[in-house]
Amino acid sequence: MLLKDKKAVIFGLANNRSIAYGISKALKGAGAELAFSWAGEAIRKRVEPLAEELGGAFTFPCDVTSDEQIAAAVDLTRKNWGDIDILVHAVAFANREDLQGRFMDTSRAGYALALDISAFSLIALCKAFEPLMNDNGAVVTMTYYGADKWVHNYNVMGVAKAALQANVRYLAYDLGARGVRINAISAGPIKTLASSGVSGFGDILHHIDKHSPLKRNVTIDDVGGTALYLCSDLARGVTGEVLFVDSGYNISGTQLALDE
Ligand code: 1JT
Repeated sequence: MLLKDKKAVIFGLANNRSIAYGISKALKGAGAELAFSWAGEAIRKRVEPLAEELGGAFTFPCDVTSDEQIAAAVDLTRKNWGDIDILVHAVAFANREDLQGRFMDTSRAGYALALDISAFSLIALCKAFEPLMNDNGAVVTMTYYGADKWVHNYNVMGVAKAALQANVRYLAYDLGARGVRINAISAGPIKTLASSGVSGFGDILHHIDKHSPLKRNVTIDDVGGTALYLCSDLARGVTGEVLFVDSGYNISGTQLALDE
C-alpha cells in the first residue's frame, strides 16, 4: 500500500473519462483517502456519484478563479481532515474559439481566462493548501506537449501549459523547503470532456496510434500509474519535473517511420 492512509484532494474530476478519475482510481487502489472539488451544479451532479463510487470522504465547491471559494475549500478540508498529503490539479480551460484558427486572434480576455484557470490556479491552490500540507507531501498537475512545441489548434493552451510547467519549477523550490514535491505529467491526447468538441481531435488520436513508439494512445489509467508513483515515496527525489506519459511520442524528431 504505497499511499496507506494518505489524504488526497482532487481538483478537476468531471466524469468517468476524466484524467482526474484515472488518477483517483490509482491513488484509491494504493490506499489513499480522496476528496473532490466541483465547479458549478452541473459538475456537482456528476462528481457526487463518482465520489461515492471511489469512497470519497467529501466533496466541495471550488471555482479556481475565486479566492473566496479556494479559501472556503481550505476551511472545509481543515474541518474534515485537518491536514492533507496530496493535491491533484487536473484543471484547464480555454474558450472554444481560442482552440482553433490563428493563435494571433486570441483576445486579451481569452488569454487572461485561459492563463488564470489553467496556470495561475496551481499557484493559488499550492499557497492556500500549504498550511494543511504534511511534510513530504506531493502535488501533481497535468500538461501537454503543446507547451513545448507548436501544435496545430492548441494555441492559447500551449502558452498556458508553458506557464504551468514554469510554475511547477518555481513552486518546487518554494515547497521543497518542507519536503513537499510538485511535478507535472505531460499526457498524450486522451478523449475527455475537455477534448470532445475540439475539432480534429480524432485525427490527433489516429496520428499517435500510428506513429508513437508504443503504437497506441495512452489511457487515464496509464496517467494514474505515473501519478501514483509521483505521489508515493518511490519518487522521493523527484520534484519540479515534467514526465511524459505519451507512448513515447515526444522523443520523435520526425513522424516519417522507415519501412512501416
Ligand atoms: C483544454 C482542452 C486543455 C483540451 C485539452 C487541454 N489539454 C489538452 N487538451 C486536449 C487537446 C486539445 C487540443 C489539441 C490537442 C489536445 C479543452 C478546453 C479546456 C482546456 O490540439 C492539437 C486542441
